[in-house]
Amino acid sequence: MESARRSNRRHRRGVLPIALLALAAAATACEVGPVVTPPIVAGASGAPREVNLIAKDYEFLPATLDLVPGETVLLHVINGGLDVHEAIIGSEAVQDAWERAEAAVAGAPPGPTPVVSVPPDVSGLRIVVGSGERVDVVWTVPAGEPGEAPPAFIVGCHIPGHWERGMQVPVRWVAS
Ligand SMILES: [Cu+2]
Repeated sequence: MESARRSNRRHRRGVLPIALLALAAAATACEVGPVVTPPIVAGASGAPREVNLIAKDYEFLPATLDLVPGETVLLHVINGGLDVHEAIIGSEAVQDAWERAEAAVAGAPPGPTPVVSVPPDVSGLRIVVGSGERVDVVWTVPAGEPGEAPPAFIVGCHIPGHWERGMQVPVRWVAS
């Protein structure tokens, strides 16, 4: 009986420090708080800011593309889907132009992807990425008129049917 009590005490002694450690760990976690997005430091031509854009079947991640007007970015466009995707970055007029141009070749017979183009003033930035591939592009974001942000930009995929299925996210203009 006596020996059982002693061993029980010994057991408790072992548990207490672990409980204290757990409490200390929990307190530390509380101090850190939730993870917040770090402030953006605008990229420069000599030191582009790295930006990841992930295409899936059929959405883009993240849900908004944060850009600083006039900065230079190194865009990594990653296609994690099974289908080929593209990221077209530009205004509504740019999106409309590509949607029309690509719809015109929808259902083309099997073979090489048909060449599609739009007038230069509505061409925007187009990055086509095959399944499982990554394409890196250095791009200087439009600065807009002095004192005002550039017009609303969208990232869209216009491979027929993809835009409707959700492959469109807005650009959010942010301050550096
Ligand atoms: Cu797509």
